[in-house]
Amino acid sequence: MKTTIIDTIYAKVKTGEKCYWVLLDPDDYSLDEARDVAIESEKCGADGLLIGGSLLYSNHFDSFVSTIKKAVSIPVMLFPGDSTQLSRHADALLYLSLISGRNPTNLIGEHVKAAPIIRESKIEPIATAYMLVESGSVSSVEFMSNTRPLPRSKPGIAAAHALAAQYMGMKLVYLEAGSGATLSVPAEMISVVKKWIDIPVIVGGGIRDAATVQEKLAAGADIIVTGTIVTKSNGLSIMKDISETIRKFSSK
Ligand code: 1GP
Repeated sequence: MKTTIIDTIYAKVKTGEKCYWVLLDPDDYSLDEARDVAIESEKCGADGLLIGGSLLYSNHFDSFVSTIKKAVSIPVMLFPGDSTQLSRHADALLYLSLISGRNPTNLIGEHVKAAPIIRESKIEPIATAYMLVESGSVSSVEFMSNTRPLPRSKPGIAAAHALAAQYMGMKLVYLEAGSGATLSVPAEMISVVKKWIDIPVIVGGGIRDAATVQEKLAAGADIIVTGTIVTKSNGLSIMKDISETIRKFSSK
């Protein structure tokens, strides 16, 4: 039987191994750039790539995923802003429910639209509780979804949401500050969420250096996501540092 992406993630997390995923937004790159950035991300030590965005302006989504899939050997996972961001070329799809909000479109509406396409394309759906956390400014997710983020000073509220997601059978929890966030997800919130649940915790948004990664790992993050830094002039060097920090932490 084929090993699924979620099996691989669970196996790693069980042994204390941490993961590093890099997010590529199709609006930020041409196809040639996307191929190069994906290859560089893998070389820097990324374990997986996420593809998607809150709002898509470009019309090359499918070829974007296909180009990246052909260029790398690490898993390529969709991170869709809505049900139009699907491609059979991906290995898996984070089937995101924005559980921090109360907008039915992001809780079930887009999922219903996507389900027949997922069935047809045979992409592996991974039910993921997507939790938006206050981060000092209005994020694209907050604006586009018309939902309120979780208050950053209330880790108990976040933990109750995460536990509800686990009880509902979701496979992963994603604590999201939003791409380019001023403030990343607070360590205390990660720590309390982690105490309450058994499923892996992804942390992303506003992570720009290895020291911040170290703090999130120490708090209990299992998977770190960065997006924006790869577009910066010294981005690849920071990504190498982040990857190194994650490897060192995993082998402790
Ligand atoms: C956004 O968590 C990701 O969904 C990545 O955020 O672009 O701030 O790294 P950054």
